[in-house]
Amino acid sequence: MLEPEGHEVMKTDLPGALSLEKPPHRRTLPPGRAVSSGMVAGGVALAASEVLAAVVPWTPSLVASVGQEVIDRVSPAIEDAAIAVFGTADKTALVIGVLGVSLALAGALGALAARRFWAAAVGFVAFGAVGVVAAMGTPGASWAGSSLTGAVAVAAGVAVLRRLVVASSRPGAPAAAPSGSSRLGRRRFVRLVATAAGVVVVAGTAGRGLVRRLASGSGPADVVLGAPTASLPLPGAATALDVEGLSPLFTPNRDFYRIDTALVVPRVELEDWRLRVTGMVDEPLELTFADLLELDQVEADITLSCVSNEVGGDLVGNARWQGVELSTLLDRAGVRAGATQTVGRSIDGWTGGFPTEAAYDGRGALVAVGMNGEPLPLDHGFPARLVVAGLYGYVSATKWLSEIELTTFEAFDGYWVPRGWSKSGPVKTQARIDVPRFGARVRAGDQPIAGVAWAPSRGISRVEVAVDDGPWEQAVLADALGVDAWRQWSSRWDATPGRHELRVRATDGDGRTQTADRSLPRPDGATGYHAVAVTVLDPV
Ligand SMILES: Nc1nc2c(c(=O)[nH]1)N[C@H]1C(S)=C(S)[C@@H](COP(=O)(O)O)O[C@H]1N2
Ligand SMILES: [Mo]
Repeated sequence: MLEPEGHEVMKTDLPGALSLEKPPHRRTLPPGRAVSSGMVAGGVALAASEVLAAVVPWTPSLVASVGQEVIDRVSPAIEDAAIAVFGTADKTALVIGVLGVSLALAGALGALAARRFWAAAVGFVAFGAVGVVAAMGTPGASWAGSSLTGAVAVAAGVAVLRRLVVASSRPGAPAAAPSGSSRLGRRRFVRLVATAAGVVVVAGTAGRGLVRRLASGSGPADVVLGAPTASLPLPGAATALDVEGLSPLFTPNRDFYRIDTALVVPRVELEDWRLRVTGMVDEPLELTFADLLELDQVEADITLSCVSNEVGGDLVGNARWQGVELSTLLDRAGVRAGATQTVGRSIDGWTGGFPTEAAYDGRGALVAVGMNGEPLPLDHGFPARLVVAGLYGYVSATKWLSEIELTTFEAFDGYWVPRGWSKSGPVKTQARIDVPRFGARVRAGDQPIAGVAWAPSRGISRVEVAVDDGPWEQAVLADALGVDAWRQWSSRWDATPGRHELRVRATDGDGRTQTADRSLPRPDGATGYHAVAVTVLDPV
């Protein structure tokens, strides 16, 4: 006959019993309950810190801080997958990863709590400490804010863990009430866990959303741009081609690719923002945003592309940038002889460096405050960023700009250089087929082939298309906005039923045709011809 639980309690009450053997009832919590208690407690801890971070502006998000730490530390190891990691969607994946690992660890602590509550509590404190240390590493973090968030998270987590473990423990367990009265029925436990999990998800999500919306700092809405006084290079009265599916001349801001290492967009109060010009200059400058806006503004159509863009990829966009010419700022500061490298530094510490010459050789090079007629969006570097035609973003296009430092190439390497990317990053001539799309099924007969080609700072002089092993045929070029911007092109094709491969190649303004050799983005940009395979349907 099975003994009722009450008898066991009686037995363990015998003197000496506890010290002599591990009584069976010390396996107090079923493992499933212990683990889920830990996970819920961990979830509550994270959600509490998210909500705090949302409501109190000077407290950081621990999840984001740990994620940022992962980005900053792990990125060199990820190497060729860098882009896969920093794409916008993959930032979400990273956050989910951080949450998953955190909850798994919290589950393990839950299992520990069933046996030694204090050890699990220490685990939670250690956990919080990791978050606090990560938060301290993020720009603008304060000890006070980081510690407060960590403390709140730990306190909330431990409190919930205690409640769940104690309430679930069988009588006689170390943390349990003396009788069976506080024992939680399976149903009630499940309900408690479900409720807590629901609260965690809602609070955490709301917290994260709030962090974004309430985050202290100015935004594009606080800025009114004046009219630019000049267009650089000469205004392009470009007429866009009318082909469905073709990239527009100007990529709308909301569609413009976003690449950066920032998990949370760095924000500043406009009044606090300063742009410094430092290093090898006669007279260091320090400008407020108002100072910057008072300088002559120009507008320039410049195609920006990412070194990680694959042939045919979409990490490229064209915009009409508005801002102050870089040379204007450098001249004011007075560049000293030998300052071969100009480094842009972001308020989050990111850096990119390029030849100082680029500010003076006639290409578009500016500190931009506007993008396609709007103040610079937060994602694209508000309140100001560098844009330099003909150089990949990783060496030139510093967003959330705080400092321009004049130095040498020997003295300094930008963020991506020690991570295996080339020190200099001139943009390689590329053409992309937008229409038809890869894998498209099109009707036989007259079909458009169209796309964009770019060789910023050199311009595009010719685009050719080939079908299968056929000859290269010249495409029609649309008007050029200017040498720094991409150029639309189109061609007609008498499509015959079956599978076909379409290829494209561009020739830049210097008469150099892009190379057919295929190479990967690392270390200085992908090469090769873009090709798309399409199926032409039999006429019915
Ligand atoms: N502060 C900061 N600026 C940055 C980066 C970054 O990680 N941090 N990434 C650079 C890279 S690699 C590219 S390709 C461009 C992309 O600019 P976009 O996001 O506006 O398209 O920003 C550049 N500027
Ligand atoms: Mo990039």
